[in-house]
Amino acid sequence: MADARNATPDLDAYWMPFTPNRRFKADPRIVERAEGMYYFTPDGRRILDGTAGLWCVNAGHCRPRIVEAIARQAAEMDYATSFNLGHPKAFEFATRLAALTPPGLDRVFFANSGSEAVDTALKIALAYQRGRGQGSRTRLIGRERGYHGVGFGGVSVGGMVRNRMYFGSLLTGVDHLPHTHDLNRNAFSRGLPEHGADQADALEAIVSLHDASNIAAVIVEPVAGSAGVLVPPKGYLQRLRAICDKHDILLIFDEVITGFGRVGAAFAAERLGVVPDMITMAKGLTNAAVPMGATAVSRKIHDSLMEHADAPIELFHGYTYSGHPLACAAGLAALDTYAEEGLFERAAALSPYWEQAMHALRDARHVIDVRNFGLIAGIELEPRPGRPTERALKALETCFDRGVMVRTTGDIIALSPPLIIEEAQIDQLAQTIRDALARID
Ligand code: PXG
Repeated sequence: MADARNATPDLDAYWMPFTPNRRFKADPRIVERAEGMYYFTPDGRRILDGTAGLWCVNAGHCRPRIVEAIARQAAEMDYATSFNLGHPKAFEFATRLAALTPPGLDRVFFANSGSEAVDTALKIALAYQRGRGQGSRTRLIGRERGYHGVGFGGVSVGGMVRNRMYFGSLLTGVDHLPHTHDLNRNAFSRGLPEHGADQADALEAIVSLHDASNIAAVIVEPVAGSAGVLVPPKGYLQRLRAICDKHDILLIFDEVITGFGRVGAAFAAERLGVVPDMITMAKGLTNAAVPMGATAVSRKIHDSLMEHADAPIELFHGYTYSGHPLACAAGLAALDTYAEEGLFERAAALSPYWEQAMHALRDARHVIDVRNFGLIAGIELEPRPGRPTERALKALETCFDRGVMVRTTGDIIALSPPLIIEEAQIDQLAQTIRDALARID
């Protein structure tokens, strides 16, 4: 059998994203095949995928229906522009998505990633406010520890320090709500934590400072993922919605990770009973088989822009690959797979078992918090003194060596398995993490 090192390609040219390149290239982890719940390394080792790729392969890897749909579409029509030209699958996919989103959010703009879906939503918010004669409403409000991708718009409203600090002044006119993470009061919460709904009131303070007439939109992740699984306190999102309504401010939910069954429903908006004015999505939108993002927009916003447009093109925005045929084919097949296998319902039904297994890690070494919602969990570790992130990274590497893929952010292990995971695989995931933590300093 080929030695894994021999099978490793030259690593120098590829500048890897969000990766400690020097550390990685000194000790690379390579996968070359995937199927269902597993990745396979070049030397044939099987790795259980505890992260659904990167929160995106919700139906598991290389699902035949999706693979076939992409192959068929590539042969039939590889590409057509969406600028002033249509192809059937883009319309069909938008219609299918509109049926999944909360009532009223039934107009869909296609992009190629979550970052682009976010920039699209922010731009639509600004264009909408201007179109309806509220052009002074330009301020955008995000949240500390928010992640909305890496475009300048998403980074500006995002609240992860390192994603912002190297990149200049970003967008101006942005404010941030406080994050809702509260280890003192909410550690080891199961599902929605009890404390912190009042953090939403910070929006009132921002309104008092700037006046509502200058504020366009608020954007938050219903469950913050990248910053380490921050589950919204009970009542928090309802309160945010109420304050936005009171001041006529748009509310955008970034559901790039919470969409498509991750929280046991099509969207967190549905699961949590709070309807925003726009939803951004990506990842599970195509089961990650072809890159795609989308922004679902309320009829109110859409129709207002149609009505008030001062040029034949109502929105001067779009991408070469908006509504790409391969992505639409993959997306339609992904929706079919989710529906046929009842995966959103499966995630809901599995989540009590998931919760139990994750919270059993409470007494594992180094663990200072466990939190969960749907098929998501965050396991927060005590950082090594003076060396943050190191312990979690070591845990990731140790788990990988023992056949399990986890993801880390800061000193938090973030888990989000494909929704097809079996109970025995949940047990394996938990046991491997427990063993890894026991072994590392
Ligand atoms: N919004 C949210 C809420 C996301 O989680 C994006 C936007 C951007 O999507 P694109 O497709 O542009 O990457 C994301 C992406 C992690 C991790 O480690 C998560 C993401 C990206 C990179 C790392 O949790 N989510």
